[in-house]
Amino acid sequence: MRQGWRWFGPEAPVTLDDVRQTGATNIVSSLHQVPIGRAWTEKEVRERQSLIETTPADRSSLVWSVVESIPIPDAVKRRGGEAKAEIEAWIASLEAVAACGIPIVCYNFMPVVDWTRTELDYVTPTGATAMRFDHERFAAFDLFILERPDAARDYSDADRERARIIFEAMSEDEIAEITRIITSALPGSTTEPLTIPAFREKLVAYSGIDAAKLRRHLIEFLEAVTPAAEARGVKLTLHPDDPPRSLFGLPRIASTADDYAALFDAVPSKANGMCYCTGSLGVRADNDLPAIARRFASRIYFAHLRATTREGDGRTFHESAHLEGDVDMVAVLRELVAEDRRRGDQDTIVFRSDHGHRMLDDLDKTVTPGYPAIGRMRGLAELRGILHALGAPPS
Ligand code: DNO
Repeated sequence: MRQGWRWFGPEAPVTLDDVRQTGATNIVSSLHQVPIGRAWTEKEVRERQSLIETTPADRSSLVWSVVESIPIPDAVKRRGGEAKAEIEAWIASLEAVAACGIPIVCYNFMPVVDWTRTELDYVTPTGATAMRFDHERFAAFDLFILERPDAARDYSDADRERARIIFEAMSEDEIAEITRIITSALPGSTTEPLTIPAFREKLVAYSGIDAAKLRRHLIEFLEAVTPAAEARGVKLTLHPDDPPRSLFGLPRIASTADDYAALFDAVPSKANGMCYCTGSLGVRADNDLPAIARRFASRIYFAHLRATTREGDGRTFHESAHLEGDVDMVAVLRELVAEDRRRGDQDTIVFRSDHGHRMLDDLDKTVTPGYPAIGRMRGLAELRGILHALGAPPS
């Protein structure tokens, strides 16, 4: 397996020289500065690639092997009027990436909001902080801040009552804070930051789009883009929904093994692959992570490895240290290593230690939420340890 590291570009607090010290060798990055929907040019991709791959004297080299992500605009997910032009722009970005020899592209198909949390700095018993999704706080936002029409239908009486109590106890600052966390698009998101009115408008634009329709739109998208990817030797990897269930009454269709099976059956091209994310899929107790890895092994080109702990009835969760929480990481890595061995030296899986606790010096620094250096490096070191013990030291 190849050790990846998500790098947010030249302005990010974690530099490429920092990445070298973690032992990671493969960079996962995107042109975050390009507005969603605008086609990337080969020149832009090459400039970024040269920043990553020009190695200072006596330093170890890095290679940009995964683009995470080329964002898919909402018009494509809704199949709105601009969908065709947006898909053409997406293919143009893909071609620019392919021309630079970057072999893996990650994307997702979550409507309106990408990954979602309600707290960024939940204090864990070690004193490090973690990200958390609190179902009742989320319901308080949905029902009483966003005031989504029909939201009440999605919650039980008991949920609504607890959400009301939570909302009534919130200060103005807390309301502003949860609004910012949910609407401002967390780092790496492929959706636009929203104001509350814009959020409401986006939701209205999705009325009438249920899971079956959204799945059809994703299949149409894949039918349009996989020939270009396959012809250029690029693998596309669909990131799971995070969390893997409907939010804001919107459909989500990359949450379970059956969701992925439907997509692979409909579009069998080998370019149609999976970003196997244990942190996202693992939130559902009915997702058997090693079984999913085994079932789709040959389609897993990229992996995000982290753990979550479900709280209470399981709808609330927080991000645990990488080897803790609800995932059997050793069992997962056994499956991924077995697949790597089947592949030989060709196209081994790129993984990154996904997210990490904010700890030690990072508690006093400006960090990219979810992506501090030290917590991620702790995770990477632990994962590397497992790989060594399995007799498969990563490259
Ligand atoms: C969050 C990430 C997401 C992910 C995209 C993939 O930490 O996993 O931003 O990159 O959803 O397209």
